[in-house]
Amino acid sequence: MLSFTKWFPIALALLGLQSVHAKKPNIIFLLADDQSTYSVGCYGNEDVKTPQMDKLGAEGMVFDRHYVTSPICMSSRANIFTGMYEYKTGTNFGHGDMKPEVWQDSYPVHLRQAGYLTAFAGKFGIVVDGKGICEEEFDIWAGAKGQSSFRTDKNPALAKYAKEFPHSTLAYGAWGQDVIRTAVEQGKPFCMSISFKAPHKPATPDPRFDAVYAGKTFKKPENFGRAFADHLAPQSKKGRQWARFTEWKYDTDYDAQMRLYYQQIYGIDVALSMLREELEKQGAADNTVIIYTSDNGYLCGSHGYGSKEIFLEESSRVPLIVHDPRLPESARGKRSRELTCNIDFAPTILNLAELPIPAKMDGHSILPILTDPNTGGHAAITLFNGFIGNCMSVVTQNKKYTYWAASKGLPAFEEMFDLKKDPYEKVNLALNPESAPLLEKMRESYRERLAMLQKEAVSYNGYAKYAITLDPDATPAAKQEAIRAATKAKKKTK
Ligand SMILES: [Ca+2]
Repeated sequence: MLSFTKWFPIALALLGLQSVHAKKPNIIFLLADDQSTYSVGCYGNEDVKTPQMDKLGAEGMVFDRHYVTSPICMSSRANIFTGMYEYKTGTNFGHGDMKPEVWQDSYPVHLRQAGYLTAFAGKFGIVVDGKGICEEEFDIWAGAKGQSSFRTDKNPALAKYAKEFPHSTLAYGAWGQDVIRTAVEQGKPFCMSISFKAPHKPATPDPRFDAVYAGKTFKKPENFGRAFADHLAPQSKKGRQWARFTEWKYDTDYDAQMRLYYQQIYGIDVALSMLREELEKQGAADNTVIIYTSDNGYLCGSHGYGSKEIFLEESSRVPLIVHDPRLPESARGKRSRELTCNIDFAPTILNLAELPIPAKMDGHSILPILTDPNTGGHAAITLFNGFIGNCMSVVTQNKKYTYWAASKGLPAFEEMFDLKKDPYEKVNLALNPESAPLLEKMRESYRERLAMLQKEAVSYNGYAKYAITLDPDATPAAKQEAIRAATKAKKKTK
């Protein structure tokens, strides 16, 4: 016998009543570049002004345990488009571009095929072999290659907004308003993705907001400075994120650096208000889901680091605010501690568009969490960044374990944190003999994540070696051989 969910649509079709079926929602996906959780008021920072982000959270849901599975621009964007871990997208700096067969299962491709008007603006962040930055893959395009520009007039698709909005952040807002108008005129559901350049370096805030933080000083995070780095992997102090603590003057000029950073984010907050005003004006606000997040977090002096890439909370955990106006009043203004991550966006967007989710996607739709904040997250996720390549983490409900392979002349090193008791990662439990049983458990979880990588990593772009180099049980000789083979394969393909 047919179930209700199967026969009901058939009955409607027979009666010619398909139109009673609710209209598919519009989707706005907003992505900041390098925005940390502590840059947003509703994440507990009383020194910043983010009224629109806070309002979006008050009307929707704020996610407190949302991670970027690869905390770096290029790979994170590949994760977002495809719903897959980096070792399956095969895409990152130092590795290579995306294959077209990977891109063809991305959310923009599926939504366009399903009749959505698709639009993209800002830093595209990846290149697809044979398609470049995919200008032809969207109905409306204002994307840009490479790092994109803060100057509106540098992007031909934005040039008409340059006089009124010479800084690109608000130009994206104006462009988005036009996309909303166009989609409403055409009577099509739309999926609009805006990838802001802000607050990425070089810090270039819109001068129209110079007064917002003039003279302001900021409270430093409680793990600020190198006194909080002794327990962390020596490998992590060899990368550029260590040098950037002093190079970017977090040690000597903290307030001035943070003023620039937060002023850029303030611009995004204003752009968000422009989009929401236009949705109201066009009568589309009640049927438009807004997702706000960042491609990676940012270390502004925590533990004595600057920028991103590594898996500490400030770098790998990012803001996520979702507003679905179709949900009842009881679902508003909630927070969730369910474990979510950037590979969840593609499945979530497909779910919103009522499309099937390809089995190869690693992420889950987060829509069930929107109605019940206490269930529906992952039991565990992997953090992996091929740009640094010598470490991998597993994050579970309350714990994080990171394995740093022997590299740069340093022996293997383990980090383990209880994120519930120690959200600032000040105590490395892997160094604590009393935590040995927990360490064994987390090592086991790590091996499970590694087994997934070993089974599913793409064979190209230098990803095969990680099955061995990130295996704590592999011999140094086997690791050397894996690296040699990867270098040889890379030379061959050049
Ligand atoms: Ca970034």
